[in-house]
Amino acid sequence: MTRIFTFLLPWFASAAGDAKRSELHRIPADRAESADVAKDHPEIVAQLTMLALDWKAALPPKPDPACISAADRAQISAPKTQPAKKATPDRAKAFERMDTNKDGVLTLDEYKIGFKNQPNLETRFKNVDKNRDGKLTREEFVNPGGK
Ligand SMILES: [Ca+2]
Ligand SMILES: [Ca+2]
Repeated sequence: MTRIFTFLLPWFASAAGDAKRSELHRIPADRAESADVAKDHPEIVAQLTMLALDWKAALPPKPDPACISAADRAQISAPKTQPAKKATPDRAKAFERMDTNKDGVLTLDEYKIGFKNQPNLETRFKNVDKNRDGKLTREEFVNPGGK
């Protein structure tokens, strides 16, 4: 008789595999996989566990990008790139709005009015004003972290 088995290895049981919790089903005699015969065939369980763990160890740590659809790739990479890209245009827009006399720099007054007199604005202004000339250039304002 052909010996065809299905074998379920509980991947999450332990990294080394847990043969006691593995299930073994003999398909020709039991197509519904109702009887777990793992206990009757420990040598098959051991062999298949080893093969399965070898296979698992051979898997790449990360999925090959070529195997992922473009839409999924975009979704996977989106959380990393989005916040940084989003922050800059917003601050650039805020700069335009706050630079009321359109001379390309923000004075402390423009800064205070732009932020509607929130607390600690003078301190924040000084922190952003990297070269301490009392004005914020677009560069200083948009990239407050500096280079
Ligand atoms: Ca200005
Ligand atoms: Ca400055």
